[in-house]
Amino acid sequence: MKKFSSIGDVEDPEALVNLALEQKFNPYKWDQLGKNKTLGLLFFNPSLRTRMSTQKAAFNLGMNVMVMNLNSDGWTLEFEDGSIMNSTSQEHIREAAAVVSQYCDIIGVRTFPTFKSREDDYAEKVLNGFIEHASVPVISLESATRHPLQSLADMMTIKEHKAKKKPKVVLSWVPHPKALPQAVANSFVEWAKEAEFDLVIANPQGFELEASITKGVQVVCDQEEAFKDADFIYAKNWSSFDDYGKIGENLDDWMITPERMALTNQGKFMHCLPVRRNVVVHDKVIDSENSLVIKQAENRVYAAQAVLLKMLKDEN
Ligand code: SN0
Repeated sequence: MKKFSSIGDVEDPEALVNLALEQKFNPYKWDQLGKNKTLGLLFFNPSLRTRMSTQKAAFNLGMNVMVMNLNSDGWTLEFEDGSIMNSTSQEHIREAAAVVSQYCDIIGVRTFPTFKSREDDYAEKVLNGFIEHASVPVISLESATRHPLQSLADMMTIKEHKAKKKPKVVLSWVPHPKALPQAVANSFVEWAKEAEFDLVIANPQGFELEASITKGVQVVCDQEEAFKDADFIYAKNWSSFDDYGKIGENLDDWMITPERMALTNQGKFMHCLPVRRNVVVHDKVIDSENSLVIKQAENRVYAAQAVLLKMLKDEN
């Protein structure tokens, strides 16, 4: 695997989920494979789970890790070809990616959307800049439009907890005070489609995700209707795609409450974290026995480990 930026880079997603679950049951099987290999993690944005779980995955494989907060500690990067760099940007992605490739055998990049231009965000200028100009494999640690490591961990978690072959899985939009990326939701839909769940997306009008991603998936604007008989509720806020970056107003009743969960088939609650308690989800739901959020976070280690393993072995 030369890059892991979306499900499109994965030849057999189900096999990758199974490989990740195998890592969970036997985490040190490959602890010599990464000897003298270095993983470089480059962060343009904050991270807790991704930063720690990906390092832990690398340690389980015997790798060394270097972590760099590019926004605060690095030079300001330029991504446009041909630009005259007489203003704020100090180093071109062409050199930066090539240089990091001298030190690292695999590079991970975290970059959020800027919300300045939908076109630029969906063109994935930062992540694709690294993919294009690095000479080593690149992993998305969440990019402007996708978060595939999160989705891989989520697919593991659903597989572990589902009671039927084709569970009803609802991706529900939830309120949030800030403009958040569509990345987690986009990836979740792509992976859930592949897993052939009974997938329903619930979002307020005006918060539809990009049409090519949700193609073939039932989208409803009535959260209560969607929750009926659901086995899994995956809560996530995203800002508007159509009115790009706009946040929802007067939509507080989309919060996940015990009353809403009571409509489900004893549904499990999922969220990628970090989560704003009592805005996104009521304390009673996230603290209930049906909450899988910590298990999802645990699985992030093995999701990253499966991807690193494939890259170290140079497998597809
Ligand atoms: C990010 C997002 O994509 O929604 C990362 C999730 C893995 N979440 C946030 O930025 C939350 C920030 C906040 O203010 O609550």
